[in-house]
Amino acid sequence: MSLTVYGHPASQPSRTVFWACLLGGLNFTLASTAELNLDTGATNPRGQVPSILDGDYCLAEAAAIVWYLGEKHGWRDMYPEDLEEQARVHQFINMHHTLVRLATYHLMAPHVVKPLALPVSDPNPLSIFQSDALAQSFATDDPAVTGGEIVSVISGFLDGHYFYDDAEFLCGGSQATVADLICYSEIGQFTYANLFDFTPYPKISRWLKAMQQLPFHDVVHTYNIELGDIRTSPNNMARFLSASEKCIEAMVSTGLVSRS
Ligand SMILES: N[C@@H](CCC(=O)N[C@@H](CS)C(=O)NCC(=O)O)C(=O)O
Repeated sequence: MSLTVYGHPASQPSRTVFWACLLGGLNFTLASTAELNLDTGATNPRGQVPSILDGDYCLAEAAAIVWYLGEKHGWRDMYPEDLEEQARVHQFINMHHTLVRLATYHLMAPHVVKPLALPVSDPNPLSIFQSDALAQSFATDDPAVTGGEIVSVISGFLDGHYFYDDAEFLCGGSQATVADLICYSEIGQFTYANLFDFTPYPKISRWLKAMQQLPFHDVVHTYNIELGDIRTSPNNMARFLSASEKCIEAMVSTGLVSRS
């Protein structure tokens, strides 16, 4: 049965799905363009990426997709078997959408998307939370400062409460789970973008290094590595498209990904 992933290298939850599939050795077709065309066709009526088409089965939401693929293909690593550890992964995922996700809306998006000065289009009526957050962050005079304050709050919370028993990975894990992949897609991007210094957060700093050692890290984050410092050197469309395209090429070069 063929798997198609609708996603984009610039999309944090898409990167989670890409990374999980590569770690799981799963072949997939990437339905994406290097442009900002996030058309999900019939796979996600909410009009967001990521979504998947597995045979004729559609599914959206990164965490649900990774769980589904993991159960289907027997990925034991990404969802711990221990009940309490697994429940903490779910706790992270539920918390993520209204807290860690704000890191992108308030710090990354105003530096990536706002400088592109895209033509104004009608906001997706099913993305109310995202639209409200972006309206707020795009309106601030210095999003590096205001967004940075939000990322400080999130980092303090994660550093203080998510490395149970001083474990290397989130939720007490001795190896990376879906919680780590989801969290890294939001937090890891700031190092490359020169938008946040994690030095005051020793557990996050250690975790970032551990995550960077995982297989396919550089492939999936080619977009971030190529985009580079968008604080001192503002983003532009040519740079955005080039970084996106290079990331897709890197994924294709693994032999596991083909383009639609
Ligand atoms: N909760 C979703 C979030 C998906 C999401 O935020 N997707 C963004 C791209 S990163 C999107 O498609 N935005 C376009 C829109 O909402 O219209 C998940 O975890 O998969």
